[in-house]
Amino acid sequence: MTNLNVSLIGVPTDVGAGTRGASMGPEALRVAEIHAAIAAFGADVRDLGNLVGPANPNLPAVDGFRHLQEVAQWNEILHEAVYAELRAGRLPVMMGGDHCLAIGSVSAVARHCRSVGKKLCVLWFDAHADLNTATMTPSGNIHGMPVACLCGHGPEVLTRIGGHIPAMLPAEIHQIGIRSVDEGEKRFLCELGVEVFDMRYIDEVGMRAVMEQALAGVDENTHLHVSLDVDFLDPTIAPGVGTTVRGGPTYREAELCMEMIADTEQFASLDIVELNPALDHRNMTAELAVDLVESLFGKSTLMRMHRQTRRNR
Ligand code: 4U7
Ligand code: MN
Ligand code: MN
Ligand code: MN
Repeated sequence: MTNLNVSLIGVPTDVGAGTRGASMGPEALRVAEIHAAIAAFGADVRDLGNLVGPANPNLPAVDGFRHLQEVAQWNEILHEAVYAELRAGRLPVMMGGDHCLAIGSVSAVARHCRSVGKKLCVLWFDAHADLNTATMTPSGNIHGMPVACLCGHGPEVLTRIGGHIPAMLPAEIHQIGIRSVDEGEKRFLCELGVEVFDMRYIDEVGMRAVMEQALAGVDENTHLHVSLDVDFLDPTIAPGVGTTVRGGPTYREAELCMEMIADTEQFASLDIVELNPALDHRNMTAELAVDLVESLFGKSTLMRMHRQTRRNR
């Protein structure tokens, strides 16, 4: 990938999560050499450092939300930072941080798409649907609500970020790897018509078919945003997360997802979220995330070209 300009944005928040520690995620990704991994593909990579937002007051939920004002402030700050990078023609990589940060990042990506006339396609890799609302949430943790907020269902301080309600349409998101969905979320997913490739479906048809379906309709005019919640991965390979759920994709299944996204050449922004170094073993989850980032930026492309050349001989 030449002429590629990448901006690393540290988003050390854990105000949206139930377990503290995701605020250390950006540094763990730097230790795992995320900068060099991307620069190896010839990209101009800039690490913008960490954004500064409110500290975690560690308070109980109020009216169905924990830390609503803090989450809103983090996302206002992030939205502006992401939008500025996109306008400058750069590919933003959000180093999270808990998944509430997708409210700020995806709203900025959606705003950018509206302003340049691109189609938005969000690929949401997660064990969870993150579609809770204040009345449905079992925890009050806002990292379980970003998809609802982005689709216009949530408190105004979160839904209005970026100035367009809803920021995104349910048809613009595709969820992959889902295996822990709360009762209210199940009904809401159906009601909104969100495309969900859950683990059972992945088992039945295989990851290749799933990704072909998720990427259907992606063309040269599409902005592909990847929101990678590391709890998407099986906890045996990715223990460094607060909300592990057994039965996730293997290393190769996850790599294949990223490789197929790279093949579309439309990948244009990324969240890496929920990495919790306090729960990790020897930074293995951060290193795994960086392996996936390498595939997303096209690590397998040369070998794919080699295979095709041999086949056509
Ligand atoms: B993550 C949960 F109840 N659904 O709302 C909730 F199971 O960003 C978990 O996907 C949310 O990690 C997980 O608290 C949020 C729970
Ligand atoms: Mn799509
Ligand atoms: Mn999750
Ligand atoms: Mn999530």
